[in-house]
Amino acid sequence: MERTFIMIKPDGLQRSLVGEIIQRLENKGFTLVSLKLMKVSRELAEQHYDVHRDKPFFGNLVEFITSGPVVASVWEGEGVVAAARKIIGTTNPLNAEPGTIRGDYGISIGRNLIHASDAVETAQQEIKLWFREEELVSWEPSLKSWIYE
Ligand code: IDP
Ligand code: MG
Repeated sequence: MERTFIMIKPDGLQRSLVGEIIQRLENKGFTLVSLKLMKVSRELAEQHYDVHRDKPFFGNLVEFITSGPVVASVWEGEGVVAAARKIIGTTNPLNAEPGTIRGDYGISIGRNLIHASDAVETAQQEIKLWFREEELVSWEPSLKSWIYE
């Protein structure tokens, strides 16, 4: 089973959208494997966004992610990496499709509410960066046979 890393950014918490965002992923049928509220250190933020280190928005991005609490989570399911990106919508919320999280709740690219891993390999790296092995809980949802054929 595939796993992905999802983080609700400080704007998602300030906008009281934590429940709504988690609800959408649960409704789809994906399984929550870990969940924690945390204040992100500068070191972790810089490591997480390392690929964007040379971009002009890097400073603001790190500043923003470390500004308030985030909700970090790991989700499991068939094709969850790509599917979660679809549920979330494109990076710029103004262009994101209605029905997606960013499309329904966001306007600015720097306030797009949520992060999701962009590939299976990135997901593995991000899960390792944000969670200790013992924080990941494997469990069998009893609804599984009603979600998967
Ligand atoms: P993603 O979150 O959809 O994967 P990335 O391109 O990986 O998008 O960018 C990481 C984050 O950096 C975005 O979610 C957004 O918050 C911020 N970002 C990306 N591009 C810009 C920009 O052009 N201006 C300001 N912030 C940006
Ligand atoms: Mg990205």
